[in-house]
Amino acid sequence: MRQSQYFLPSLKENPTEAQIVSHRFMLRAGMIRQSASGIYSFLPLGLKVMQKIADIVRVEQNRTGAMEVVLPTLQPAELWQESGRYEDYGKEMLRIRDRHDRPLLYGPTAEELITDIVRNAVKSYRSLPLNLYQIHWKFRDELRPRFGVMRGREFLMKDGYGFDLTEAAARETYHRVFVSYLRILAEMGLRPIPMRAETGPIGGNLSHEFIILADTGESQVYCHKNYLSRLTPGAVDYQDAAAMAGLVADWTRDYAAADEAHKPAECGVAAADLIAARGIEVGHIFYFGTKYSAPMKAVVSNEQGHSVPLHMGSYGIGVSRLVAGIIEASHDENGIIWPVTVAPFAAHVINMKSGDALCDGLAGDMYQQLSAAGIDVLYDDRDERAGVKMAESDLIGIPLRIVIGPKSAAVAEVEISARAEPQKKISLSSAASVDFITKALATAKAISGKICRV
Ligand code: P5A
Repeated sequence: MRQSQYFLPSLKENPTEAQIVSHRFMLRAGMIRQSASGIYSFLPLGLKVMQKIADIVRVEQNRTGAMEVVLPTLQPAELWQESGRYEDYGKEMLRIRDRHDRPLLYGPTAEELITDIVRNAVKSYRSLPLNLYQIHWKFRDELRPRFGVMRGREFLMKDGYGFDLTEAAARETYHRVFVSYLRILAEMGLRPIPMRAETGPIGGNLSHEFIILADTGESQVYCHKNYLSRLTPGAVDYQDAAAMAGLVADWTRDYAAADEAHKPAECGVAAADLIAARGIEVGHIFYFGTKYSAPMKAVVSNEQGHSVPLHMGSYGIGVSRLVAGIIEASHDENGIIWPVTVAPFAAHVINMKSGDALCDGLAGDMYQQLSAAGIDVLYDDRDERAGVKMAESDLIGIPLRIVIGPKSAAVAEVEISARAEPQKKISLSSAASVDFITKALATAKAISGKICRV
């Protein structure tokens, strides 16, 4: 993509409304624009990152055997009256009436809607287990929307819903999703810490939040320092229930709790081993048994032919929140440092002197060759000062940078550096650099998920 043609409305000044680094950089890098409090448009650069995140979620969910659906954003109020949550949800729920004066709501979550589908379609235990998820917009009329897409009112969530015959089977599903969340978040370069949590309006009594540590996090969290050095699970067999249970046991052995669930007297961790920090909740999973299936009569016949309510859990990841969360975890004072797996482009070719025949020739050639090698390249071909180009490149944080200036062009070489380590540079001929960059990106992808940031 040529930057001269790309819609990247960057800002030079720090927007005054942005209190945290991710909000500031997302606005400045032209990733998002606010349209109303807590409601944002995603522009091309922001959308690319969000789609990469969604794809990582999708691939790993499909591996667990979950299936993707899309449910409507508008839901009929009757379903929520059936479960008893219509009144309970309070002012966070956006209530709407259609032209026939029928009450609708913009879904803040979808336990009722999916339960309705499953109760009508599934009659026998033979159709279980079933795990359905979507990656779709939610609306919560938050009291204090803030920090950009971190706490929005409209936001993109991956919400999954598990249906099982028994509590034991539902726990197996819970374990499988638990492990998949560790792998999904590690793939994005994050170090997730599963923490015991309160269940709030979703319900049930078994729940974990997946927290990443960041100074700007909204939650106060407590965990054993062991979590800072854990390696996320490598290749896993999701069908191996014992292995999944073992991994969950391993990951919950050490103490970790979000503020509301933290009981200092019971935590039993020596002060020197306990970390008290700020964290961002990027995922939250729940097992709530028959909380929805019983009142909504979502039943199946079991092996004995008896009608029994389904055992359910729900599983959420904040997809739009993660865009900001990753920035909080990975940046420097000049801008974002995207992990390769979620970066909007893999390489940034910068022509330091557009209009100079040699520079234009070599930079254009690099752009062509890298694109032909299947690398997603942003090519800064704009008629801008070199300093402006470099500052913007730092801001938008593409992992690899290929700089072409008059000096390097004169000897037919390009200068390659990584956004994460700008002081290390190597010069290569343009032919050798395509091979080098392809290998560097492949290596970075291969180790993501194993090397995590704190
Ligand atoms: C689980 C899936 C649920 O809604 N029902 C369906 C369950 N859980 S949750 O914890 O309330 O939300 C899941 C994740 O969504 C993100 N999130 C938000 N992101 C941006 N802005 C918000 N206002 C917001 N609220 C929730 C979080 O990452 C949360 O873990």
